[in-house]
Amino acid sequence: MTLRFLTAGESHGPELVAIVEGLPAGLYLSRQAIDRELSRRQQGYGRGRRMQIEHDHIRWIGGVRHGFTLGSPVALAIANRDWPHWQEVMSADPVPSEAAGDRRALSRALHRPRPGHADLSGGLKYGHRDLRNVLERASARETAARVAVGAVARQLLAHFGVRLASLVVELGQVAADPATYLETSSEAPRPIADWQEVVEASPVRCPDPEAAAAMMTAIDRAREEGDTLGGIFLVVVEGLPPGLGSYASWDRRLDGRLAASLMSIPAIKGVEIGLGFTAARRPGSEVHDAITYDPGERKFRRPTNRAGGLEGGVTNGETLWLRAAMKPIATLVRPLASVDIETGEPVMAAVERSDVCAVPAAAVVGEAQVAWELACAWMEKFGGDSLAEVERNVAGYLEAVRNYVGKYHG
Ligand code: EPS
Repeated sequence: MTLRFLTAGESHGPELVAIVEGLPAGLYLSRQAIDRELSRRQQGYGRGRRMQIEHDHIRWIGGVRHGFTLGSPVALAIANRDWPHWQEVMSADPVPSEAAGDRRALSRALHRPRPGHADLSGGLKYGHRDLRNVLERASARETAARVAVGAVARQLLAHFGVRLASLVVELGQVAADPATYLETSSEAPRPIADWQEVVEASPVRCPDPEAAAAMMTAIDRAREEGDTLGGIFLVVVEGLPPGLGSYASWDRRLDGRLAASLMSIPAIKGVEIGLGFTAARRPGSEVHDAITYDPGERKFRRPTNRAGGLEGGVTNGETLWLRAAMKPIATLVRPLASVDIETGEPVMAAVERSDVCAVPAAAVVGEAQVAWELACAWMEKFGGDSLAEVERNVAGYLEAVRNYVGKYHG
């Protein structure tokens, strides 16, 4: 195990916390950079009222001194500004009997599971009679903590020149013109710098302004109809060396880890790496990326990047690109049929305050999960208890990569 993290906290509890273990000592961690990521996650057209209440930022709890990691576990917290409204409902201590008696403290109990949510399966599994006990933790609120952890991972990667970005390529029935983010001739993502500014300024994180407008119209329509929308986002990573991950064992394959990491985001139902499912529909000659060598740069090159930057579960030095599909949010203002778990009677599912569409936010969470997985792979390959030690290991390896061709035969 190289790096690990754990989060805790309920959606309407006092705060979310995260502990990250295994970071090298001496890494500068900017609190502002973490807060910037949290703010990116909160944006996006289609979010509900909760995002107007929260202004997410972190408070350091441990592991950092004067801006630098100590090598001890790094712990942080994100307060829920909504907490004052939920202090009784979500009280950790038993509520005083008079408060319980006035039923206010218990009135938010949930008995009508929402299809598509964890409500029913979670209730059956843990034996909860109040499904709020499930929804509070299954809520995507928890992804705020993941984004904070991802922002830490990202700063480790950035130290070595690795850059991550994301964009929304489809939302509901609307698709962005692929030419706005993919090079047609090479089937590689366009450089991040070409589209990042437009995407960051877009309320739906879409590089195609026409499609972005249509996406927002679709969200408006869904809201009016009491419905929700899903979509597909793309995560792009530049500056990775070849050799992260391993082909040698199933659980060290980086493609598998990245897919699992993205699939762990609430509502993500599919992941594609590079061409993804399209590769299955083409002959091999139109799927694999030819290899060339640049003797001046002492670098292998690929005229195309359909593999998405990974071959055999190992990075190949090309830009990493992967897509994830998000299903529409399960809380419907016009709810589907459900069953009251108290009475067994058919009822309409519960309606909770929620978002109409959170695909732009999920893209930011996707970046965080990818950053985390890459930081793990980075530490696995380059190890080290201090940043200086990691730097030495990286430099030695990159030198060996540059000297690879002809080393033994030239
Ligand atoms: C969510 C429901 C909404 C979302 C929430 C996820 O929260 P609430 O029930 O408080 O209105 O806003 O997302 C966040 C709080 C967040 O930070 O992303 C759900 O049921 O999953």
